[in-house]
Amino acid sequence: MAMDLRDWITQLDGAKEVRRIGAEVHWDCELGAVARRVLEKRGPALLFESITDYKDGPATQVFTGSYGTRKRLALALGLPPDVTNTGIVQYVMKKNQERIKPVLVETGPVKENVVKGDKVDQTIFPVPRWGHREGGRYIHTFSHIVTRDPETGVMNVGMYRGMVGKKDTTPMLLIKGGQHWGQHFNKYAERGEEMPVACVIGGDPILPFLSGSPLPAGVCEWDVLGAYRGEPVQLVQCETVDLEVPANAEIVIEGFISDAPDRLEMEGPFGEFTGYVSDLPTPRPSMRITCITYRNKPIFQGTLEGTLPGSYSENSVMSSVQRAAIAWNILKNAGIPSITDVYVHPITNGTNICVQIKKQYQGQPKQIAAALWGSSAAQYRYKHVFVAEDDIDISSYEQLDWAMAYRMNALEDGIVVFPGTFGSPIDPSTPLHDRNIQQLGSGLWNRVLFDMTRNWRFERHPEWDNERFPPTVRPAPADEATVKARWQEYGLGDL
Ligand SMILES: Cc1cc2nc3c(=O)[nH]c(=O)nc-3n(C[C@H](O)[C@H](O)[C@H](O)COP(=O)(O)O)c2cc1C
Ligand SMILES: [Mn+2]
Repeated sequence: MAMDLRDWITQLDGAKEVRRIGAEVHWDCELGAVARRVLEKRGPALLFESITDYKDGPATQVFTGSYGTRKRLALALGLPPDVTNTGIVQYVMKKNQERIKPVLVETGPVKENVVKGDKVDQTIFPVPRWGHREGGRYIHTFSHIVTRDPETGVMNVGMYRGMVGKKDTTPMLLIKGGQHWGQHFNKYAERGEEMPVACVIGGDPILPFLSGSPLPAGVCEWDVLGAYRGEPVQLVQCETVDLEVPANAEIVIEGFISDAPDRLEMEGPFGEFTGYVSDLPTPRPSMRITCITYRNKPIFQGTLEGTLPGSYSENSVMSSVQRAAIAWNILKNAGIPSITDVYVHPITNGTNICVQIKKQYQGQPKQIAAALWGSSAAQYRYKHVFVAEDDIDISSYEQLDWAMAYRMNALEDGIVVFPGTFGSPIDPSTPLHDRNIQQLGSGLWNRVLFDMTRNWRFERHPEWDNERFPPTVRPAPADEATVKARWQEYGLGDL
């Protein structure tokens, strides 16, 4: 069933998962600080209804934080709130591979207001400056950026950041190598053309989950959103660019982006997903806005980026599921047997990943690491791969730590370092000279496998029940059964 942002807020209301804030809040840092504190408390989604300088005017509200917990992500996907990791990850693996094509409709609510030419002014929206160290007001933190491959005609929808420049310009972080709009950009550049862009703000609640994660190149995210919904997404034609956008979006900003020297504009710093503020102000390709369309009383949607211990960003909650699902599909397509779970803890955004296996052969953990590191989805993720056996709950740091303490031996296949592979240019643990993307094309990462499975080079011993590792201190099952049966008798029934 189709859903827009307003339906999602109604649904969250019903589940007591959204709070409306009527007190006046300033867009300059105060709103971001409120959002941070609510993330720290694992609190609800927030709808700010009274924002300084925006109490009247066409746009008065800011919505954020609806993916702050995995429970709300499950709600958005139509899954039970207590769905297991395997349950949600396998659902996403399946849906990511299905397609239903969108349909083009005549018009929709997003066309209620159409502003072109000199009248264009993106500061009519209450765009926050999310953090005090940020270089400006980030209008695109949770926006869906639509571009079209000029060769195949296929659209891509990705989440990429953009900062308010002038009233009609937006410098954006456009990474030309890995990101799909970057690949499109290179093709337009070869033709000497600027790239048409449409930035969609607010819409189907499942859309951020798809635009913010790497589906394979050439796959149109509209087709995948249709599959998640079980019906075609309704799109409308843009006014000034040859692109199509959801009819039920809150706001669409259309224009053209170029990296011609006279089009570069300063962008940054920005609070990155790593939890660090990175990037000095840098000249970036800028989008010139040709048209803005929006619903009556549009709700501006954005997100506070950056995960810290104790507060997980929306990005990291989404990534904890998508990056695990994408990894599991990679391992499956590589033909690796008996993977039983893949888990990403939100704190690492997928920089670390845990794979659970029923071990089939000694070299299997290395095969897993090699398959992940060889995939393009590893650009920003999978720096550290942990592999454990299926008696270890990989979502439990305690259990992983036990396996690491007593199953892993660094020089007996336990730790493998794969130095200097392609990787993230925004990881502050990488020296700056290894993050020079002008010179190197991407960041360089020293990737590490932690093999926490029991070593098959060890001999089996008859006195160890013919296993390679000694038995644990657990009582015999028969003794455990006796104790359970006599528990009350011991006077221990209250424990
Ligand atoms: C909240 C959020 C912000 C993001 N910001 C950026 C960004 O500024 N630049 C970027 O290249 N990727 C960013 N990403 C990651 C991309 O959205 C992700 O890599 C996605 O796969 C891009 O779509 P694509 O695979 O179609 O290129 C962000 C993701 C999220 C969830
Ligand atoms: Mn894509």
